[in-house]
Amino acid sequence: MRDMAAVLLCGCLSTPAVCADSVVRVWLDSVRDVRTMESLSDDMWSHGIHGGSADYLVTPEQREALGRTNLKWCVFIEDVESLVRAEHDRLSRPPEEGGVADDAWFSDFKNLAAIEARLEALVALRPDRASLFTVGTSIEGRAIRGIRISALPVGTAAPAVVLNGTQHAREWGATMTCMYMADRLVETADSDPVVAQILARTEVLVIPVVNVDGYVFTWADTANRLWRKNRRDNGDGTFGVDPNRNWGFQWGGAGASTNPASETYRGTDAFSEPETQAMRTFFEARPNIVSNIDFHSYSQLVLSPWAYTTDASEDGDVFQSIGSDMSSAITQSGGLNYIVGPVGTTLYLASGGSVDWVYGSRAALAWTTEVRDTGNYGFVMPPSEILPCARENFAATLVFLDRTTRAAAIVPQVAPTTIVAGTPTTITAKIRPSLSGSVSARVLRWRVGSGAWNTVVMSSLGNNLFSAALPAFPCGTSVSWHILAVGTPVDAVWPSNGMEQPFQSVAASEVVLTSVDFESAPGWAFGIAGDTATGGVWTRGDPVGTSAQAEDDHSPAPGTQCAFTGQGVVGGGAGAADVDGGATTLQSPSLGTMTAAMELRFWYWYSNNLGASPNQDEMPVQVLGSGGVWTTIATISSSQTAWREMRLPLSGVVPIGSPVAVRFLAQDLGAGSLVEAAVDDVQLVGVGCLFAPADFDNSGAVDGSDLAVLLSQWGSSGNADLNSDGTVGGPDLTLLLASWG
Ligand code: 0X9
Ligand code: ZN
Repeated sequence: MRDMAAVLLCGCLSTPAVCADSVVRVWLDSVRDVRTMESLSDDMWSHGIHGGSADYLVTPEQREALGRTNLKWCVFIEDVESLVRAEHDRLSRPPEEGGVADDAWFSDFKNLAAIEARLEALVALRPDRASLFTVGTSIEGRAIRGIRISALPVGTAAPAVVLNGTQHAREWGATMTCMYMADRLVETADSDPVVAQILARTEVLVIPVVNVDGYVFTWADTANRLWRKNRRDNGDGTFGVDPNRNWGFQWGGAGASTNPASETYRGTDAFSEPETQAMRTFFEARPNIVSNIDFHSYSQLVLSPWAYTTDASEDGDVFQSIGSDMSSAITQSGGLNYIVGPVGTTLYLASGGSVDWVYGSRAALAWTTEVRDTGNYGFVMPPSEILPCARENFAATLVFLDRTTRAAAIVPQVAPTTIVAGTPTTITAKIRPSLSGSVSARVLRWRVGSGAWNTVVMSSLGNNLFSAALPAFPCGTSVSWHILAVGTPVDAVWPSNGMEQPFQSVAASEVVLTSVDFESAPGWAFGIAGDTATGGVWTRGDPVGTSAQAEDDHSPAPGTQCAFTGQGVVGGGAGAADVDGGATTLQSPSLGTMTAAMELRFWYWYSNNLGASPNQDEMPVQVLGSGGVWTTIATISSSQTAWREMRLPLSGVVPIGSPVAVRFLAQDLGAGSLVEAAVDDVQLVGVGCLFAPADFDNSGAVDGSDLAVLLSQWGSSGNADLNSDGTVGGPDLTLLLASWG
C-alpha cells in the first residue's frame, strides 16, 4: 500500500539539496508515524482528514531528517521564504484602496490599521445599521475591535451571532473572509432581501482580528509572517500562547502543549490570556448569542464540536445538517469543496479551543471554518483568492445566520426519499429549540398538487424528536410537504429554503424484484478475467474490520456476510488486505429484466486513504447498457466508512427487455493507495406506477368503467378523490380525463 505515486505527483525531491524552509505533506498511517513526525517539526500547518496526511513547516535540516525516515511525504511548498518575500514586495507597493462600495479593498491583504479604517468606513456608510464596539485589550495593550450590524437598536432582545477571525495571526485568509462578512452585511443591508430579513431580527457581531498583537507582528517583518500565537512573553525566552488552546472548556486536555515554545502552547491556565478573557467576557455579557463561526485557515473545512474528544456531541445531527447546508451553499455559489464534520474526528484532537467553549460552556451552536486553500499556498495565499474565498464563505454564512437564529433548528432524522403509494409515510425530525427562542407548535404541512395545505400536529418522541405521518396517497400523486416549528423570534421551517420550496415527491409504488444479501450469491463473480489487482480481490464472507473496512455486514441479523475486498486478519492494519496494484471486479449475474421504471439499490462501504489528497482512486458502478456494453452509472470516490445506501435509476441506461446486471470496480490506480470496499443487500426494485392513479379497476387503461366509479362518488369522498382535497369533483374529473386511454 505504500506506493510512491503521491510523492512523485506533488513534486517531491528524494535527495533535497535545499536551503529554504518548505512545507511538506506527510502521510500518517499510524500513531507511530504521527510521533515520528512530531519529533521532527512542531509547526503543523494543516491536517488532512483523520487518518490521512498533515502539512508541516520544515527547515532544510528537518527535511533531510524526514528523508531518513520511512514516512511517505512530498513537498507542497518548496520555498516558503520566497513566497513570503514576494508577498511582502507586493504589499509594499501602494495599495489599491477602492471606495467603500466596491470590492477593490479585497484585492489584497490588509494590515490592522487598514482593517480598523475599513470598519469605521462601514459605520460611516450605514450608521443606521452598523456600530463599532471594543471586546477588550490585548496583552500589548491594543484594542480588539468589532462591528455590530443589525436593523435593531442596540439593546433590543434579539438573537445575536458572533463571526470572529484571526485567533491565529498568520491566517490572513480568515481575516479577509471575516471582513467580507461585515462588508456584505453592511453594503447589502437593504438591497439583498435575505440580508435585510436577517438584520431585521438579529444582531451580527463581527470581530475580524481577535489576536491583534500577533496580527500586527506578522505584518511587521517578513521573518514574523508565519507567527501563529499571541505575543505573551513566556519568561523563558519563548513567546506566545495559542489562543485556540487557551479557552476554559476541557482546557489542558488532548492536542494542546504544555511547552511554551510549542505552536499549540495552552498557556499557564485556562483563560490566562487577555485576548481569550476578553472574548469570554464578551460572550458572557450577551446571553442572546445563539451561534458562532470562528474563522481560520486553511484546509476548507466546516468543523463543529467536539474538538477535545472524538465522542459525538449531543447536537451532532444539528451540526452535521447545518454544516452540510453551509458546505452545499459554498459549492452552489460556485465555490470550492469544504468537508463537514466534528473537529475531533475530522481533523485532530485539540482542547481549549473556542468552538468547544462556546458550545460546551455557553450552549451556543459553534463552528470553526477553515477557509482556503488546501495547501498549495497555505497561509501565503495569492491575493486573487481573497474574494472567491470570501464570497463562498458569505454564502455559507447566510445559511448559518438563517438556520441558527430561528425558533428552532429542524433536522429530519431519516433523509426523506420517495413516498410509497398506498401507505402512510412517517416523517421524524429533531426540533431543537434555539437558545433565545421558544417553540409553541410543531407541525407537518402537506398538500397535493397546488391544493390547500393540510396541517398535522407532530407528536413528541422525547429528546426533541417529533413525528407525524403523511396519509396514504394513490400512485402518481404529487405531494409537497414541510415541517414547521411555530415560535419566536421567527418560525423555523424545513426544508430550510422555506415554505416556497417544500419537499416534493410523487407517490410511487415499489416492488422488490430481486434481493441479494450475500449470505449466498449464486452466479456472482468475485474477480473476473482481465482484472489487474495483485491483492485485495473481492471475496464473500464475514469481514474482519479495520478503520478502512467494515467489521459487520449490512443485512439485518442473522445475516453476517457481504461482498468485500480482501479478507484481513484480526488485529491487522488498515492497509494490510486492501486493493493493490490495479482493479478487482465484483460482477452480478442477471438480476431481472428491465421494465419501464427500475432502480438498482445497494449498500456500500468505501475508503480510499480516508480523504487524504491527492487521491485519485474511484469505484465505478456499471450496468449492462445498450448493446451489452458496461456503462458507468455512478462513481464512488469519497470515503464512506459506515454502511450507506445508493439508489440508481436505470431508465434510459438499460434498454427495456434487457437483462439487468451490475458490477463494482474497486481499483488502486492513482495516488492514495489505501483502497477498501464492501457491498451488501443489492436489490432490483420496480418503482413508479404500474397503473395510472385513475385506473380504479386496475384494468390497465383509464376508461368508461373508471369514469363510472368517479361519477358514483361525485360530491363525496373515495378513491376517486385524485387530488385528495376531500371531495370527488371537477378537478378529479380533469385528472381522470388527462390520463384517458
Ligand atoms: O488547530 C486549530 O486551532 C485550528 N486549526 S489551525 O490550522 N487554523 O490552527 C482548528 C481548530 C479546531 N477547533 C478547536 N480546536 N476548537
Ligand atoms: Zn487557526
